[in-house]
Amino acid sequence: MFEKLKQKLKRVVERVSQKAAPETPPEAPPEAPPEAPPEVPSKAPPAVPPPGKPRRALRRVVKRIIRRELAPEDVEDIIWELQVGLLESDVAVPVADHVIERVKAGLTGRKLGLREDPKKLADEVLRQAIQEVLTTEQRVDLLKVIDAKRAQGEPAVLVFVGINGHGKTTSIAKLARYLMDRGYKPVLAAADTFRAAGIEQLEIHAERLGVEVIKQKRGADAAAVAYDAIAHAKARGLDVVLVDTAGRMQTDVNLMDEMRKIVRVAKPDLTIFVGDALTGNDAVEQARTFDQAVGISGSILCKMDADARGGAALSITHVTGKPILFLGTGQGYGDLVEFKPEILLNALFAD
Ligand SMILES: Nc1nc2c(ncn2[C@@H]2O[C@H](COP(=O)(O)OP(=O)(O)OP(=O)(O)O)[C@@H](O)[C@H]2O)c(=O)[nH]1
Ligand SMILES: [Mg+2]
Repeated sequence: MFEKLKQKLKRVVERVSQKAAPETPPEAPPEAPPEAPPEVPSKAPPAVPPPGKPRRALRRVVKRIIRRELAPEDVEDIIWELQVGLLESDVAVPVADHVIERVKAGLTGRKLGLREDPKKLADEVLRQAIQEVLTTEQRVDLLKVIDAKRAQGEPAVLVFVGINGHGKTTSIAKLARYLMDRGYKPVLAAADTFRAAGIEQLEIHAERLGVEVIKQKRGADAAAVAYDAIAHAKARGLDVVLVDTAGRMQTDVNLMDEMRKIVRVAKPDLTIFVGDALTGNDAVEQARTFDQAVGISGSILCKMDADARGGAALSITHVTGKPILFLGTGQGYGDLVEFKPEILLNALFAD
């Protein structure tokens, strides 16, 4: 997962190590010439050297070796490298700025003891900064949402939105499998009535997974399909309705209106934005636009298996203020990973 960003962060850590390396001690100061020849040459030397200049100088040198401080200009160099690395990895500007501020504050003036590993310090500071941008106040516990609805005798309704071809239908199929594996009963709603193969594609998944799909004809009212599926789930005591919708560009006014109607009618418990990690910062901007249009609860980021840059994964939470729920890591039904910041952090800081 995102090898490129990992390499860039590694380089930053190396730079911190270089900058924080202990200085070589300066030449030992010449001993002050004895003021007078020793009175009695045969006398044994004193066990403790006499107090005076040489001892003080030595103490200063030792202090400099064991307490190397990162000066602002050292940190500037490191920060520059970090900034370039983040932006080249397609990390959104406000997210890069936040990480940089945190790293700057964490490194400037930091004193390192001889036994302290500068690499460890750099790892810690970077990790902490990245953890912050991956964490939101808003949390979503999918299974808790479903359980709460089940307790009221109602199905949980999940509507999936996003751009064409970014992974909505595949993610719905994966999620159906995930829920079935945990004892929940999902039903799929084929509310992508816009694209020719939209309904058929969902039906193929449903058949493979052994799950029901509620559909109408192509061109039918997508909101009505969602409504039917919810009614079906209520009648049959099913736990979750997964509503597939047509892919749409955020600039397509009619399709964005259609999506608003689906959300109005279905009143989803969760509206999930499905983004393609490969599109980098575009996925982040799209998530923001969809959030403004219908209010998303969180995101699923697909194609993480093919994303070497990592910008979208790092940015989407901080920019939207909504958590990542799952990562898509391949085309198989099992390729869905529950998101935790540690997954990204461990991938980024693994040796
Ligand atoms: N490698 C990889 N491919 C994925 C992943 N998720 C989806 N895909 C592939 O991406 C392509 C598009 O996925 P769909 O699920 O059809 O996307 P969609 O958002 O439903 O597309 P529209 O219905 O056109 O809006 C398919 O070939 C999927 O197999 C993933 O996590 N990794
Ligand atoms: Mg689809």
